[in-house]
Amino acid sequence: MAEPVMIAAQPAPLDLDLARTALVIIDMQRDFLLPGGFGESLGNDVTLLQRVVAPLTELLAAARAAEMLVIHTREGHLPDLSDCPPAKLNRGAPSQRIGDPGVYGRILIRGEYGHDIVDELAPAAGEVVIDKPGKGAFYATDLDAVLAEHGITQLLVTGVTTEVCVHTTTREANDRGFECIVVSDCVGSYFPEFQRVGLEMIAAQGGIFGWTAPSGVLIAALT
Ligand code: TIU
Repeated sequence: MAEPVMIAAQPAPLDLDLARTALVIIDMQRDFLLPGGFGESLGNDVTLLQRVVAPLTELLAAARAAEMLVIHTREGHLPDLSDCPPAKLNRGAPSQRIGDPGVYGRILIRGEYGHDIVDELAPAAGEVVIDKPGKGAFYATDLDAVLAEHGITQLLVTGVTTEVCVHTTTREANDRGFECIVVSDCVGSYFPEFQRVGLEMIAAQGGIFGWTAPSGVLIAALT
């Protein structure tokens, strides 16, 4: 078994046990990243998320080369919307809500083109894909069981958006006892201020939710 590698992270260095670490890629879906999807229907500038794709593609390649467990998540709902609470469904502009027709199919509905992951980060055969109805990746999914089955104790958390699904998932993971490194250039927000503060909130108070580190540090550790 390889020795843990020390990662230069905020708020402090962290020993990473690569054999017990998973790369978690949250909701890098067309509906959030491309014009015409759910993200834009909420009034957001989706181009702000696209800068995540290039560094995350490199980190994913390094994780695959290191044979690290890779987990992709997708936020979305069943075609009959039975798993979407009215409180979520009724949010946003009428005619641009979850389940309504969008440029890439019905917005945030499983099986639709827009619901799937962008081409650059498409899951490889054997990688885990978690479909989730909520913002957090643990709620109403088998993620906890998948991580336990693989003996995972540490997570590299990436994806979109920083203050919504990345934060919710990191907080849930932290409460479940996982050590999370949120990869600072591999998470993205529609709001530059939320990106900055969202990352600061992870590492504040001695790492109240986890650690942050840029992808370069992690890629170096993986290769
Ligand atoms: N709106 C927003 O910032 N995010 C979401 O609705 N979902 C995720 O973050 N994936």
